[in-house]
Amino acid sequence: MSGAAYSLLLLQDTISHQLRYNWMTYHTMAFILKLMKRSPVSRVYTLGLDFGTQSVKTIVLNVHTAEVVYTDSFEYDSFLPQYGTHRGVLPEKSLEIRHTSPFMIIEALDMAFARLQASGVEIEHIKVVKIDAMQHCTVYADSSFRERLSALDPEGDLLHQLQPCITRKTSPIWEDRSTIEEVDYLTNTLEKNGAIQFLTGNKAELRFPAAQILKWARQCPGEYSQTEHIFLLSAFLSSILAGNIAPVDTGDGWGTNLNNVDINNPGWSDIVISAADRYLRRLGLESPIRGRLGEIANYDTVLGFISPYFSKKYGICSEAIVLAGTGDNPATLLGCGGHTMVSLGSSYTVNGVMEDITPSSIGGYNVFGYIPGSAMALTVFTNGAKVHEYFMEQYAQRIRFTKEVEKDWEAYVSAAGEAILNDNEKLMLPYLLDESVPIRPRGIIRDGFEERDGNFNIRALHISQALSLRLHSLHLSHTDEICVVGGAAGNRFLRQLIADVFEARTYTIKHAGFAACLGCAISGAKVLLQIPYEEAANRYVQADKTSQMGSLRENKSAIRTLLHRYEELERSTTT
Ligand code: XUL
Repeated sequence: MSGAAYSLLLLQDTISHQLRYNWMTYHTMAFILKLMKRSPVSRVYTLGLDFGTQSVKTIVLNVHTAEVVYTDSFEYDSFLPQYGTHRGVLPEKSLEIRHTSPFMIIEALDMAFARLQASGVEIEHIKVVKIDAMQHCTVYADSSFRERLSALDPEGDLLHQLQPCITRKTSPIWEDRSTIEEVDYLTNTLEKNGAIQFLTGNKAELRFPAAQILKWARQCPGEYSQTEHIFLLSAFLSSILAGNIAPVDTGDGWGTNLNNVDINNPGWSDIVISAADRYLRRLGLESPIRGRLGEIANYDTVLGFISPYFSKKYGICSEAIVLAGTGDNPATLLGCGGHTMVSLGSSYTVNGVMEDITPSSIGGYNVFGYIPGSAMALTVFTNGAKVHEYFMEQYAQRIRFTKEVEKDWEAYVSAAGEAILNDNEKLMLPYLLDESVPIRPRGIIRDGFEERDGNFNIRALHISQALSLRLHSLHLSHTDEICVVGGAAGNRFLRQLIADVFEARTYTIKHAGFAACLGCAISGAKVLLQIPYEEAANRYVQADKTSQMGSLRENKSAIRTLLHRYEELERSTTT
């Protein structure tokens, strides 16, 4: 059977599958069949777009050759300087308030397509588009939004056509911490209903939309009442792409504190929404949240064809389909192959599939939806690579690093010593800043050694961080393969330690900096070819073969002892 015929057969399956979700009509899917028939087999592309906190990243994937044919990224601060953001965030006196501009993001959507068009990529071969966005960010629109979407004029731009319907002029993002009052209300009022974490998968979080929406309604009741649609950023952008009101998927919808935890029947939690509406009524507001949130759908639900605005203006195929958008964390997990992933940035995160959906009773991790029928857990350790940077500065004189940055880091990692471990390794609690996992106040605690000894400190930091990653990931279902990404993924010693503590094969991937949008492009390929997610991940995620590492047998017994010692050390300190 030819590749094209095979794709067509698979697409027939897609039709019946998608019809179950009612988002696409039979008519629409029949168009896709025609579309695939017309496409030369080697030229079917999918497009993934990632709207992060600081930048937009774009990737185009050739579905048949598995080649990434285009990557692009641009930062809001330098490419849209008129908004005056710093690292994507609007200036604000209060440290607790962290907002972005929805107008800037709307402009950025046009800009991403304009850059793609200007790049010379054969944009007409793009057959599926999907976006992901920073989680928890919300955008608010009035009742004219739907009509404006259906009437977008390609002669104009998105900003001028959509600006008038945005009811909240700034959008709170995941860094916002200004909702203590609302989080307390949700936590206390839902205690008797089995606690919010069991109703929604997560304890009431300052950054999640439930608290953010209530706070805004309290402070700006007039604008709130004029709002007809409250979107997660991913659903807002997907609505523009599809030219119609889009649902949020479980990947992003589970980061709201308003969702239910029935992964097979995505929806909102009646109990939580009623509690939120009671809060509004007490403020004298008779405009309930219920009804303003739209719907929650499965991961990768097909929304329909791309809006004519994008086909006419940028030349994207008019029959390209749009998938429901998602959060950056689920997209990154798929873009890294679906295996547990450790991201070693200034904070460290561990992100992996959670088969048995178990919310953390102490809030040690967040639970979000993932591919249909699955959930994932995300843990964020505040003290990640920042502590290495601090040690690098502190001990540079004593260990005499060179001036060249790369060589400095090589010397720094060598100062940590050999990969072989023993039971008596020095350990530390490396809390340069207040730590979130476990919750502890700042302060570095050294177990039986002094601050002045650079080599001991550097080695203890590496080992202790790896032990902590392991101890706080016991809820994950599969940790035998771990994809390691982020700036510190180049640190071989740390990667070896991660392989040892998890007894796992670790690897890095090509295009690691684009993992989230790659995850979106892979979803596109999965839907077109109707192959299982695992197969799509194996096909399109390219492990960097030179980076693969396994655990060292020699370290097995020492690791057991060290995990125990580290756990005791952590327990000896309290919140
Ligand atoms: C997850 C979270 C962050 C953002 C970053 O809960 O707040 O990872 O998604 O964009």
